[in-house]
Amino acid sequence: MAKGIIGDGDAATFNRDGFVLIRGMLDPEETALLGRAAREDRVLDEHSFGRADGEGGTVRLSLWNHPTETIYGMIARCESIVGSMEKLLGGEVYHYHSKMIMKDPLVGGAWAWHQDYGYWYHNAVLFPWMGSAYIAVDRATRENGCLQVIRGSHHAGRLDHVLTGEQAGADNERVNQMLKHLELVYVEMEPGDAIFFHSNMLHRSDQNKSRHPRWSMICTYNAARNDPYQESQHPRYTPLVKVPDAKIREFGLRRFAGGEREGVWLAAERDRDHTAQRLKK
Ligand SMILES: O=C(O)CCC(=O)C(=O)O
Repeated sequence: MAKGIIGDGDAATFNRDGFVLIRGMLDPEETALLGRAAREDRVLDEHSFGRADGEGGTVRLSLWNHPTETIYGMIARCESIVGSMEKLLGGEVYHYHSKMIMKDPLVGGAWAWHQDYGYWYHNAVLFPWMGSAYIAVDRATRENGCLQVIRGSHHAGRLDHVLTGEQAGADNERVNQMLKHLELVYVEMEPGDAIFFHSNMLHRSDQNKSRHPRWSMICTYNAARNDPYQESQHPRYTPLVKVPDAKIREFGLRRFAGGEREGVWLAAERDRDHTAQRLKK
C-alpha cells in the first residue's frame, strides 16, 4: 500500500529545499503494476509525442488532463499523494495534468533547466501554488538521465524562459549564477520512490545514453484557490475525488484481468502541451 501522507518534517524540507524525496511512496506491487500497465499500454504509446531537446535528441512523453478510472488515475487521486500535496500547498488541490515521461534506452532526450511555473504562468495561473509528484517507474540513475534539481531555487521566484529546442528553458545566465550559490542534486531513485517538488524549483535531466529505460509518472496539482483566470490547455478548477490507496492495486489487477477496456482513459483526450511554443527563442 502507498506510504501515507508525508509528515511535518517532510513538509518543512519541501519548504526549505523546494522538493522532498519520499522513498517507497508506492509499494513494490503497486510499482510493478504501474510499470507493466504503462509498458503494455498501446494507447499510452500511440498518444506519446516527442519534443526536441535542443541537444540533438527528443524527449518522449504522454500527457493527459483528467485522472481516469485506471491505475494511473488511482495513483493521481490516492489519499497518500493528494493528501501530501494538500499539506504542501496549504489546502485543497485539483489535478492539473499527469504525464508519463518515457526516457528510452540510448535515445531518451534531455530536459533543459526550467521551472514548471515558467510554463504554467502562461496558462493564466496567477500564483505558483502548484506542485508535482514525480514517481519513479524505473530505477533512475545518473547514467540513465535521472532528474537534477537545484536545492532552494524555488526561493528565487519565477525566472524568464526562452525556447530551447521545443522546450521552455530558464534564463541561462540566472541558472549559472544560481549554481554558484546553490547545490545541484542528482535525484537517484528506486522504482516507487516519489519526489514532490515546487513549481518554481529548477530542474533538468540528461539524455539517456544507457541501456536502461528511465520512465517516470508525474502527477501535477494546482491549489483550488488558484483557479486560472482563463481557459488554457490544462483544466481550471475541477474537484478532485480522492480514493483510498488500496484502489491502486485493485485497478492495477483489474487491468490485467481484462476488466478495463483498452483506450478507456485517453480516448477523449488528445492533449498536447503547446505552452512552450508561446515563448520567444
Ligand atoms: O523527467 C524528466 O527528466 C524531467 C521532466 C520534466 O522536467 C517535466 O516534465 O517538467
